[in-house]
Amino acid sequence: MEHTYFFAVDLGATSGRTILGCLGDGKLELKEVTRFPNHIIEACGHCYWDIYALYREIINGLKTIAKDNIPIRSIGIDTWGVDFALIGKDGELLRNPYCYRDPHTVGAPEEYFTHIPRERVYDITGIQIMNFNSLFQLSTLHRNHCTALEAADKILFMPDALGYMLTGKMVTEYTIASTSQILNPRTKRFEKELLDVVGVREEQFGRFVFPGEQIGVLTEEVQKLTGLGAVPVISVAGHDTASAVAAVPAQNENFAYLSSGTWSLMGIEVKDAIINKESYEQNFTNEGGVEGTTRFLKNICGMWLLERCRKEWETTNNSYSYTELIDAALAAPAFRSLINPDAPCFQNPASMIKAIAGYCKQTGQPVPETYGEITRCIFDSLSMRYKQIFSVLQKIAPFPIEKLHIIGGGSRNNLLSQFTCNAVGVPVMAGPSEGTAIGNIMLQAKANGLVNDIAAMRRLISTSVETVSFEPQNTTQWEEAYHKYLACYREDI
Ligand code: LFR
Repeated sequence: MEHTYFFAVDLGATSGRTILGCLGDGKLELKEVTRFPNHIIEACGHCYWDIYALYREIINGLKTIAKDNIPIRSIGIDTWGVDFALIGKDGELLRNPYCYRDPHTVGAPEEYFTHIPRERVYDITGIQIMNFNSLFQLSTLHRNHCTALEAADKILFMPDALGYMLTGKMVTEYTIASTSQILNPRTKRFEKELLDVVGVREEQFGRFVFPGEQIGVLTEEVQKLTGLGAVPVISVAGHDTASAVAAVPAQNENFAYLSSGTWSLMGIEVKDAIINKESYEQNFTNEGGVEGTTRFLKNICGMWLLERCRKEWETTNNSYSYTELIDAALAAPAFRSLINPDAPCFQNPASMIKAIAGYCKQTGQPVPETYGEITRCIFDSLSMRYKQIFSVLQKIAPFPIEKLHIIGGGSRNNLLSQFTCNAVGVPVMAGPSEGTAIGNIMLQAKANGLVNDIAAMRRLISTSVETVSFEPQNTTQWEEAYHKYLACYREDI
């Protein structure tokens, strides 16, 4: 079989990468082309993303490929969810996009519910209520008479905005749009009732597309900048989590997944959205997946906790590698201090180390002091939170969950995978760590007619990537610790 090359741009909230995928002989091989940080820029009282810096990084990646004369068939972009760029009538970006961690949306859902009740918003969208969802970002901007929103002709979600910068064509891709809390998963259309409240019209979004459609080809400007020709840009599953879930190397359908990066997204794949009293009360989400599937899942604060602590340690000249942190966590005492990773105090604190200390003090637990103790506290607590959410999934899932697949950067952490396995009590398979990029590339391969469907994609992925399997150990000890976790579990700190 001839080798075919694809270029994936995979942008996370803390770092981004460009990756070359090579498909041939029934196998997929990946090569990281570039990796770069994605910074939250705090300025003038707000938190922004630097979309121009991200664009430049994409150009740099493409330039490298052009220099090496690699004939890429297409390009796909995936990013984190909910955030968007505003585009003026003249096609210009009106300002850098706000970052979803900007505290300006705190309290926004409650204000929105004075127009349309909470239950109705959930019933229409099936999306978990989180203050940073695009709907609440838009309502905040609308309420504050944001000049950029008032002047905006178009609203483009992050992957679509970058796709626009590369091709000059504006689309709204389904999976990323599903994170907005404006889309109805039954009709797969934006809901006018929800948009009216924020003064936005459906025509303000780009042409609606599903994963696999072509957005356009590189503009002449980008061709000149990179040295490439008119390469097509494919609309993949623009939401990183949707791309990651598409790459789960599952052999059958009875699995749950944990996409582990800055966030931990735990859920199942189902055909139709699950919107009922229980899903509402548990605040579970129904995001759009590939081939008409629904990602029924819950956001859990993931590696964000440790990423933030690492940054703080760095400022005091103590930089620890992940290996050092994992070794120190293993050596630290187990279950000494347990936190709820999703407590509001961890969303965007000035100091994560102090936020963890504050939670422990308020719940009468010893304060973790050393980097090993802090890392242990994070790993133990994440595993407990995973168990909590996994139990809800087991109750709601329309099938028996036989296995948990951990994908994403966090799947490289064998200690956390074993802890997670002990906590949830079912076998765990960890890998691929580059799930998002793999999903991105395989969707391009599908768009180019090289694989037929998601089942074939997953089969090919499972023969191409390395995975590590875990069996539950010491489950009684973990059950006991879970009671301690529940006793210290708080949602109001
Ligand atoms: C993960 C992710 C989550 C989304 C969060 C914010 O990278 O895309 O799925 O809820 O980021 O956009």
